Amino acid sequence: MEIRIEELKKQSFKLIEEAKDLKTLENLRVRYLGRKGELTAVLRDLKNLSLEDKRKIGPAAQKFRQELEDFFDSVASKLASAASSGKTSIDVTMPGRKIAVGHLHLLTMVEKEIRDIFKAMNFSVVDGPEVESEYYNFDALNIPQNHPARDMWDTFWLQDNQNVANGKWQMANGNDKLSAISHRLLLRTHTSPVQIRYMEMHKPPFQIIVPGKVFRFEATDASHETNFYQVEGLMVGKDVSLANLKFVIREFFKRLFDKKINIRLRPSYFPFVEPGLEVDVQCVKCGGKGLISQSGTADSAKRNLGCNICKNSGWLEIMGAGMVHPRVFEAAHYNPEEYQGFAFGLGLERIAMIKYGIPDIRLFYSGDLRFINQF
Ligand code: FA5
Repeated sequence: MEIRIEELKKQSFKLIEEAKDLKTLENLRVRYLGRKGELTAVLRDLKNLSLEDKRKIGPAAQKFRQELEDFFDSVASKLASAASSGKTSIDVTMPGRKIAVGHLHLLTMVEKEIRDIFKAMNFSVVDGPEVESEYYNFDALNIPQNHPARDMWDTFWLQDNQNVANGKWQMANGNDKLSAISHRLLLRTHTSPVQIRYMEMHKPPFQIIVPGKVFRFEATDASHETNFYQVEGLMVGKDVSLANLKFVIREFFKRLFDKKINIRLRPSYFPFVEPGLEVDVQCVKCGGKGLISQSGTADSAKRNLGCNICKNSGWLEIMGAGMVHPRVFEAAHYNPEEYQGFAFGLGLERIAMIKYGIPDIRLFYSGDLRFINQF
């Protein structure tokens, strides 16, 4: 028995010393001190010894057990601190951990696609501020104060923003007409103010698009958000006509959907265009019927439900458009007798919903990876 203990001592201390990681150490602990461990077996066998041997070997065996436990603890703490300071050896042959790679948001991808289509049609891409002055968002677009058309755009106003005429958003050409007009600040309700900003700085002919964020103080539902994206279009020259507008819009949809998609133009009103048009696309969910068939009752009978995307109309409103109003040209110091042009403003989310069959606009901003990772 004494010899067995001596051998165990030599062997166990050597192996513990050589352990390179905590896992190996734990295996050794089980091997010697576990329920079926080698030292545990020796201690169990003590009861079979004579009283005299028990008195002699018993305390020595218990002492060894204590030393072994202490040694395990000290090596374990050394290995743990080495691991946390990165000193453990690395097994370079282990397969690497897969790094999750992100990707662009669907709206960013659709916006890029729209940019590319218009760039291929020789349009330039320009930018404008999201915090806008009342002048650019409304007045210069032929929407004077107290005009009922302002109700078309429920507005987020910024507080304490009177007298910013000399501020950051001063008219690009430094025009002193500013002091006479209102310069309260707001979050732009559409991308149309960039029409004026661009015309103040550039001479026709030109054609631009303006992708950007817009804000409206309105209730959200399956097709309305308070914070969404628009893409404005503006083409000005000496002989730009409504026929050009129709061509560009049809060509845009043809390229975007890569197939024929039913659209309709109907007369509408926007104070900054004359005539004004609304461009609608056939609803993707109900296919233009305004109703959705649903099976699922006990007898499998079908019942028709109203379509919540197009609100039963069969059409989705995605774009306002028209010929630039002469007053807008005047605000930009163009001669309306000399120039004419068309403008349009489309809703980016609505386009993405139609293209990818997305039933609810709120999904884009839900942050739900199950939705985002599908694209
Ligand atoms: C405008 O904002 C005009 N500035 C568009 C325009 C530009 C007309 C140039 C004429 C000339 P409207 O409010 O209809 O128009 O918005 C344009 C598009 O934005 C709509 O067709 C729709 O696709 C999208 N849109 C409007 N409100 C929301 C909303 N709350 N949530 C998501 N998309 C919206």
